[in-house]
Amino acid sequence: MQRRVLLGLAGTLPLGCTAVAQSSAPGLRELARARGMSFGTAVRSEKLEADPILSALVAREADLIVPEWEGKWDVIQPERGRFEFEPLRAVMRFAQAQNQRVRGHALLWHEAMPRWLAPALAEGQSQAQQILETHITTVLAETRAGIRDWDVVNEVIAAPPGGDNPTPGSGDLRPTPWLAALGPGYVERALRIARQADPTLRLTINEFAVYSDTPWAQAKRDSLLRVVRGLLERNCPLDAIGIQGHLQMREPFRPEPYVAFLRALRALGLAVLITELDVREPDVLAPTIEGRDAAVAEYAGAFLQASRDGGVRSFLTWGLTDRDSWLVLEPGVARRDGVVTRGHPYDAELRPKPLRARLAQFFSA
Ligand code: 9MR
Repeated sequence: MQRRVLLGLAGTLPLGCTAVAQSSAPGLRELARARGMSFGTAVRSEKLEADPILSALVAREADLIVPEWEGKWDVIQPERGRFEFEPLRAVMRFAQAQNQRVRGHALLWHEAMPRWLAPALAEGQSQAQQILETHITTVLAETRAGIRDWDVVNEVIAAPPGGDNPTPGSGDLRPTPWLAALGPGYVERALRIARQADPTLRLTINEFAVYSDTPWAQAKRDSLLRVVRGLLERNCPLDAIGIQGHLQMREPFRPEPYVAFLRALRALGLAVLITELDVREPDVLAPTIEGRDAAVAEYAGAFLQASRDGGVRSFLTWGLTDRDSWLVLEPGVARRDGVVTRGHPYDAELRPKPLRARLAQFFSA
């Protein structure tokens, strides 16, 4: 199937993309697998369906895919008790046809909540508990055959003061409608429900902004470790930590504190994976595209290397291309100067960039 897609499209691929798709050089999935690692990316089902060039690239490059929105509450349970699985099934069908694995994302998050959810949670603890349980058990019954790893909870750690998005005064857990409704035991509750619903599923806690060499990233690493240690002390089921890896080049990076953190997680018996790698360029850009791309590849390369030194074997980017990325589309994240940020392996025209070459080199070493 993968071969047929690629051959069928070869004549229509743009320059650069054609080179990669037609070349007999191995894709990232093949390179990574040969070294006992995995490479993957986030996808959106409607983009895969609408864009055969993109879907050929995803088929060639990724061993793992994660739905960018199809697994979130606002898609899956738009109204209370009405479950909508078709978008997620589309991703699962694509993966099956390409012999790819799918990660699930996310069973509990404070964003992408359907409008009914926060008011319903606020109505009382027992109702909130029931809503959480129904959602997780219904979703896991649906995905059991095709998804063996889910982000059970996403972004639950409070942002310490001084970061981009401070939420002071809330302890280790971010103040959310979930915390308000269920109290600090809600993370454990979600993990236990998931374990019971699908006993061999890999249960992952996914977190962002824990990589840089800043006091507030260190404070967040410490919070996450405290939360994880507390869970494990109470024998709460937990298998893996997802480090999102939305890198920001304006932040200093030094491998030592980050690697120490990964090793501390590994010492607790947990797997660690990079789940959402992409790169935000600094406010002041290098004067040429070549200079910018080289800087992105270098910054990401240091992060990749440190992650591997810390025991990471699975690496997913949050999309393959700069086109349609949240880095470009999301107000407050998109650059104020209007420049399209070049933080993905392929540019907006699906041409491979130095970051793609850096990934290939990384997976070959
Ligand atoms: O990239 C995603 C964007 O398209 C969605 O609008 C948004 C809300 O559902 O979520 C974005 O993905 C986020 C991911 O789910 C969790 N980590 C941060 C990602 C970027 O915001």
